[in-house]
Amino acid sequence: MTSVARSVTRTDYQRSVADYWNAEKDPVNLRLGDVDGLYHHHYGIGDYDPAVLDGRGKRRDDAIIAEMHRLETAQADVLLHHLGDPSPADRLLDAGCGRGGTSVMAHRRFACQVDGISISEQQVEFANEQARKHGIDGAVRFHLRNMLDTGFESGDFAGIWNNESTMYVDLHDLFAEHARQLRPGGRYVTITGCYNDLTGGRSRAVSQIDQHYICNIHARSDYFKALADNGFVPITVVDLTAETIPYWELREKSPVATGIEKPFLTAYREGSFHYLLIAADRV
Ligand code: GPP
Ligand code: MG
Repeated sequence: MTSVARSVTRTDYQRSVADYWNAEKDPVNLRLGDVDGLYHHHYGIGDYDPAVLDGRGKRRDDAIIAEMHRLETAQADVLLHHLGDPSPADRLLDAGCGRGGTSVMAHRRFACQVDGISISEQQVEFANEQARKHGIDGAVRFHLRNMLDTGFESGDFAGIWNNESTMYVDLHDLFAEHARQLRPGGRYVTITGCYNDLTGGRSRAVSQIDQHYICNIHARSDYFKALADNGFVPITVVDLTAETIPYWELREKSPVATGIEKPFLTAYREGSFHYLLIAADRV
């Protein structure tokens, strides 16, 4: 398995990231996905229903998990909303697709072809199996590919997104590849965690998040520089920080907490870190 992943990874760093995701089977992702077959690798937004904390035992656990899943699905809905209005004949690219939840939602919403890519063979296999289970494998396909060098034809895509996957790559390299693949006028959307230029470099909490996921969180300013340098013009920027804090508060009380909840809450509350949506057009 790892040997196949090695064919799309270029560096030791990328191989360590692929190894991490090939081995990942955390209930915080699998139990939530089991709720309705949408497996996400991103966080949630919106207020939670405090009543989910009232029950006891398994009922309480199940209610919290379903509520966390609802907030994660709400996050993907917001991302897709900013992709505009692709037609069923269009193709969309999910760069860093994880287990494929956002791609499945995109197909349901726009009825178009979706390609998802990951450097983790396990994630690609899992996501393709889900597409088969949902009966949409003719339109939603997952591939073992590197988002910095996808091999797709130039200008093939009407829309591309990264749902919390940009912190694994150099943004200039990433947006150069996205600019190549998007047709002129194509839309790019990302939801990401970025550190705050105003508070200086990475705070301790941001460094703890980097260490936990083996990623390199970028500064807020890096996104806008790299987008502008590659022919992207931002159309919408939404600070989702206040909206994601309830998710982390619920997650901290949940039976599937992983230990990374405190650094996220600290970083968001102290203002060293933002949860940001950026939508940009490729000119
Ligand atoms: C993982 O989601 C997301 C990342 C590794 C990107 C880091 C995101 C930032 C905003 C910095 P996941 O659903 O696999 O994580 P977990 O297992 O903690 O739920
Ligand atoms: Mg998760």
